[in-house]
Amino acid sequence: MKIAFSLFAMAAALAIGLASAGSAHQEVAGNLKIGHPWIREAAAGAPSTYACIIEIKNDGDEPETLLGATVDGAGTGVLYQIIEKDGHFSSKPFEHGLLIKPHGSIELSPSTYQFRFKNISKPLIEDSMVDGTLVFEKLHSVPIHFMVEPDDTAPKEDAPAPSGHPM
Ligand SMILES: [Cu+2]
Repeated sequence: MKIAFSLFAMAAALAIGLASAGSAHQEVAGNLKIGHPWIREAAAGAPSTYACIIEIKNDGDEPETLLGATVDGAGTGVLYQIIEKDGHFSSKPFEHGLLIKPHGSIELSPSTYQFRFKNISKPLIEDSMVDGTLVFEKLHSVPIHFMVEPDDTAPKEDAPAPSGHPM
């Protein structure tokens, strides 16, 4: 059993390796098609990084809600919404999750929604695949793979307003 399992794991790893060479991967969970989840490369101990997903498509007749994400070596990600107002960007936790309507889809791009990770204990190396999960309201925790990518498309946010001591 053990040997069979490792062979299967190896074949799966190979398939993922081939799929990730220059093309987006897709993962399927229930009625959801999850297109190219990725996470920004980061060194171990880096203060933060973020993960996004090109698209999640809901082929089912029931709504689903994306609530959270985890990445091996980066812990639990918190979903943030990026807000643009008069050309200035800020962000806030998006606690209720992202609704995916029946036969609808959502996109998480660095300028709209990000899963933010603050406990990076292992290096996230460009072009590698890391294990993780997406957490949904109905499907609960779904194992997926994130591709590690460089990215500099996240909007620069204004520094938080200083508290106290106006000068
Ligand atoms: Cu991919």
